[in-house]
Amino acid sequence: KGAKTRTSRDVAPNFYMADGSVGPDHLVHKDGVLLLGVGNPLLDISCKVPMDVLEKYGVKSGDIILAEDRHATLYDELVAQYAPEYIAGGATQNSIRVCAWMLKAAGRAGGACAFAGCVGDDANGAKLAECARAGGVEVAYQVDAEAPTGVCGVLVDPTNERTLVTRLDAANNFTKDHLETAAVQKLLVASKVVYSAGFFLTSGGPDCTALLGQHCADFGKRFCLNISAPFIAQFFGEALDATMPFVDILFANETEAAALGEARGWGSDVATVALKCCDLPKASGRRARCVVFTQGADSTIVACEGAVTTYPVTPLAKELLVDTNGAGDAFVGGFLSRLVLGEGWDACVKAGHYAAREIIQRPGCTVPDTCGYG
Ligand code: 26A
Repeated sequence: KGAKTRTSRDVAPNFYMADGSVGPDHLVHKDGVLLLGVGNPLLDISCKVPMDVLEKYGVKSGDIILAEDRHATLYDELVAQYAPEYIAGGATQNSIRVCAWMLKAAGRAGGACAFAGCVGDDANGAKLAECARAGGVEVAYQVDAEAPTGVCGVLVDPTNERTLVTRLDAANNFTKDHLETAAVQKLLVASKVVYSAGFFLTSGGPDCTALLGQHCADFGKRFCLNISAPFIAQFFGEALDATMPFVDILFANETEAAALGEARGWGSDVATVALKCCDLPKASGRRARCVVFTQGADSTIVACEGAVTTYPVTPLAKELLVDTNGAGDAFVGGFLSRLVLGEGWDACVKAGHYAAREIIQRPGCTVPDTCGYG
C-alpha cells in the first residue's frame, strides 16, 4: 500500500487493450510478450546413483542444496561413472518453457514467453539457449566470460528419490545492470506477468526482485514468486521479506510452505501459512495477494482474500510415474499459461495440474512435442 500507481498511459504506446485502446489492466503488448522469467539457467546432469554416492557427499535423499567445497568432485564423478543425461534445467526457465508449450497449444506460439539469466561463454550455455528457443522461449542471457554455465547434479537414488546439488557458477553472477539493458527492458515493458523461482534470491537477490516487482506494481502487472526449496524459507528470510511486498502470486509445495511457517512461527499447517502469507504487506494496493500451495498427489490449495479453495489432483497410476523432478516448475508453467490469458484461478490450477501430470511421466522437466491441452 502507499506506492503511487502510474497508469499505463505513462508507457503508451506499448500497451493495448484487446479492443485497441490503451488501458490500465490486462495489458497486452502489441508484440505479444506475455510472460518474462528471470532466474538461474542451469544444465541438469541427471544420473541414477547408488546410495553410497549420497553418503560420500554427505547429502540426504530428497535434499535440494547449493554445492559446497565438499561437492567439488561430484560432477566429474557423475560424468565419469554414471552415464548422465543432460537436460536443460533451472527452475524458472523450466516453468517458462512449459508455459510456452501450453500457450502454443492455445494458439499463442512465438514471442509469448521470454527468459533472462546468466550463463557462461561455453557449450553448455549455448545448449541451454538452443533448448529454450526450440521450446519457443526468447532468451536474453547475460554472458559471463569468466565462469562456466551453472549445473545441477540430479542424483536419482534406488528409492527413486531425487537429490539436487546445484553449482551456480555463472548463474550466480547475474547483475541488476542486466535487467537495465535494452534487451531485457524491451521484454520487461512488453510483459504482462513476471516470474522468478525463489532460487533466484540466492543469485540476483532482492535488488533484482525489487526492480522487477516495482515495475509490476507500477504498471498493474503481476509479479509471481516461488519459494522453490525449504532452504530459501530457512536461510533467505531477509531476501524473502524484501521481495514479498511485490509478490502478487506466491507458489510453494507443502514442504516449502511448512518450512516457511516454521521459520515465521506460524506452525506448519499449510492453509494457515497460506492465509498468513496473503496478509503480509503489499507494495501495490491494486489487488490482493494470492497464495498457491501444491501438495504432490494431494489437493492444491489457493488462498486469496481470506478464503481457501481446495483443488483435488487426479491420481496418476504408479507405473506411469517416471520422475517427479520439475513437477512443481511444470505446475507453475501451466498455471501461468492461463493467468496470462486472463483466465480465473480454476482454469489456472487445472492447467497447472495438467502440465505437472505430463512432466512426471517423462525424465526431468521435458515436454512432449505436442501439447494436447485445450
Ligand atoms: C539456487 N538453486 C539451488 C537452484 C536450483 C535450481 N534452479 C535454480 N536454482 N536447484 C535446482 N534447480 C532446478 O530445479 C529443477 C527441478 O525443479 C534444476 O535445474 C531442475 O531442473
